[in-house]
Amino acid sequence: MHINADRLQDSIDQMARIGATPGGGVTRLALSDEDKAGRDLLGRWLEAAGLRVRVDDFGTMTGSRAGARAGAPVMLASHLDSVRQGGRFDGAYGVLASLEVVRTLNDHAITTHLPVEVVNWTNEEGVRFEPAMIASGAVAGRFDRDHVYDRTDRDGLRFEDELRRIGYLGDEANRPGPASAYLELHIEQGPVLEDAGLAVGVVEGIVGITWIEVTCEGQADHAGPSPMPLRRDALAAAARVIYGVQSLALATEGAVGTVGRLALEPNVINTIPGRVVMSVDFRHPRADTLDGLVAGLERLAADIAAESGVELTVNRFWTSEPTPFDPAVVDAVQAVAAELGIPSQRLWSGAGHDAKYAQDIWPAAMIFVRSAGGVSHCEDEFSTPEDLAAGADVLLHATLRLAGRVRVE
Ligand code: HGY
Ligand code: MN
Ligand code: MN
Repeated sequence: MHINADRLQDSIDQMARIGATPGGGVTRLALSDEDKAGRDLLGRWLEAAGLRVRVDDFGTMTGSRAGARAGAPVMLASHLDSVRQGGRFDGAYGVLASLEVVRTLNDHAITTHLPVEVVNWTNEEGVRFEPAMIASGAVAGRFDRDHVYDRTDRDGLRFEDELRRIGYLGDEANRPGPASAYLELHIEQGPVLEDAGLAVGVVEGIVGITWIEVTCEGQADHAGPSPMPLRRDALAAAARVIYGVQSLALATEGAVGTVGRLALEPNVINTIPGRVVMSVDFRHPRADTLDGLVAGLERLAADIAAESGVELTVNRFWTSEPTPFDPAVVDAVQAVAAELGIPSQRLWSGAGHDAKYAQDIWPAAMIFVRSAGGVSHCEDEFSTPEDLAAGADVLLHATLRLAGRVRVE
């Protein structure tokens, strides 16, 4: 039994028209009009597939398919929100492949012993409302609701107000869970599977991630009369931080470091920048090494401040610990790939996913499919229809294995 690859590709292409960008990607930021449109479309599809749809107090959508008996469902999940000018597969592929699994079960009139649920998590990317995975983190008990509701975007708009504005402020009673098993199918977003010549990866866990905001407070001043030795140039200090982040990561085996967001004031040609605010994203498989990278950044900031007279603050505001997935669920995914004759390998995820917080409270695992060129979070993101179908077939049969299939005599 296979999923319907053409139907899956068509669903991905239809969803990609929402928030489409000129370069073939999508911008569907959490709680934006584009996110609302994507949610509305998914809701129609879930209902058309016979699922009972509910929305929780963070806007997370859950479609439920009854099993032969009551019990904690097998949860198939991912996210529809994207980064800015992102790809059409990150998140959406997992949600729509989960829907395709249900559509395939319907096509074959299959009843599972346990219920099956399809979940679209709110704000996985954490681009508009930092940090990432805030809805799944709240369900896992890491963030309280008021903290989430008070998060604001760059325009000062509040999470709760935007959730209400798009009509997806639901009820706490509708939160996803519990799950007998949680599966998330996702593109790899890195080069490992392509280098190995494999379509499918069995994900053993997610590396540790920490997000930091560095603020450089100098002195805005005239670009002409101000002698160089007297300046407190916030951007010159920030440039040393950016180079330092890269040096720290390059010097630490297995680490990555990124400055992805930067704002400077007043940002005009003939004024020395007075203020810079930037993000730092460090990742590593070990928590203690991650802490070491942050300590290195703090030492560097102190040195820059002492030499430049610019004040630097380092605010580590989010950490997602390294998270190994449930060995039994990981084994089930690997066994299913083998039974399907799909060669696979085990790997860890360098990208964060809601599966991290799912694993904190339920037995979870992920399935990856190959990313062409290993790129993601850009309009060039691509996976072939064949690879997308292979991943969805593994999800289908892992669901049948974990939820159990009622045999009709
Ligand atoms: O940041 C991440 O790794 C994920 O895409 N939110
Ligand atoms: Mn994702
Ligand atoms: Mn992403």
